[in-house]
Amino acid sequence: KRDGVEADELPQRAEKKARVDDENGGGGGGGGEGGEEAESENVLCGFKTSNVLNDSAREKTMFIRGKLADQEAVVILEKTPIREDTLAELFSGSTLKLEMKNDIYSTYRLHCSSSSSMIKTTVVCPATDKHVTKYQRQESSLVEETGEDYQSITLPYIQKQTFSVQWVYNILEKKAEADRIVYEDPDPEVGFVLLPDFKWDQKQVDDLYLIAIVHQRDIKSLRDLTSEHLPLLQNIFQKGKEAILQRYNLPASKLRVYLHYQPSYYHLHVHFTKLGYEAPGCGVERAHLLADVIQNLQSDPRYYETRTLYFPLRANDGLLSKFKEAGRL
Ligand code: GTA
Repeated sequence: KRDGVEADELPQRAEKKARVDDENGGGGGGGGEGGEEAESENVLCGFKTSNVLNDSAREKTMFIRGKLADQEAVVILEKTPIREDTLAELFSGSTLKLEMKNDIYSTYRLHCSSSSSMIKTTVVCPATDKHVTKYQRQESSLVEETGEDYQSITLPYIQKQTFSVQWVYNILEKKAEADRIVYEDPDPEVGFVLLPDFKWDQKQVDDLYLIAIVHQRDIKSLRDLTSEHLPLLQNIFQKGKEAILQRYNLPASKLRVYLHYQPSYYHLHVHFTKLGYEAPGCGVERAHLLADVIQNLQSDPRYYETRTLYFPLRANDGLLSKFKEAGRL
């Protein structure tokens, strides 16, 4: 039991042991519309590795570029946390190999059964050059973007260069992930869909990660928000927190609720992660707490239209080149 939630109470859990999360059309609009999850077929048996884009021993992740049936693909492997409800199986159903023993201290290699050593696997196929760039290890630089910079540099760039949001429309239209929806407010103005982020395997609440995707389709990011959007933002904040309390027994005081600037996908969405879990992108240089966003808009209706915003860009990001060309870096 963790944070008051029985592991057994978590939805759609352990039975899908080797699940592959498919990005469904995230590939620059080239992918299909539907969202079938591959459940048992090993779609990766023919995967040919080209190179490792990034890896982290601490986070136990590896981002690999390769070919899947002659199509460019990115595969993300991530070792999953050890779950309390697997401990009995772990201790009784494993083999132990002694590595060293010294007084009261000893270390072993524990070879466990497949269900305990699951690797969460994400496949992006067909992957665009932009996906490869996104997942490649790169130095970042902090960019200072005024309201005018947004209009003259960022907006023209994102109008041409962003990732497809087909996967978002699939969710809103129930063509994909419909069975994963935790809560929906169908109102076209203030409504949204709340569902698990595909980075969360939903096996434990320690790394809880959900996203709220708004039904309105013309709000690209934080920059587009004005006081007109306050009812929408307040609705997401309130109902999102209530739905998470009801489903996962996690109170609002244990949540980090924020927006990314810049996001990868320019359709407004809000991240709900568990406080204490260092989700990728939750640092101060990228995450804007929804509570702050609401207050800022209450005190200045045009806050996000006019303020200078700061964010990191990777060395190989085309937007960084645009800022350099404009002499803004
Ligand atoms: N439910 O199809 C989807 C889907 N897609 C395509 C993206 N998301 C999806 N969720 C569902 N179904 O949190 C999620 C993303 C992200 C959010 C978009 O939507 O997981 P954003 O627009 O602000 O984009 O949010 P962001 O944060 O840059 O995207 P992302 O992918 O999270 O990348 C941030 C960093 O996280 C990456 O640079 C990488 O270092 C790391 N990362 C990405 N994916 C994984 C992964 N699968 N495992 C581990 N680390 C990862």
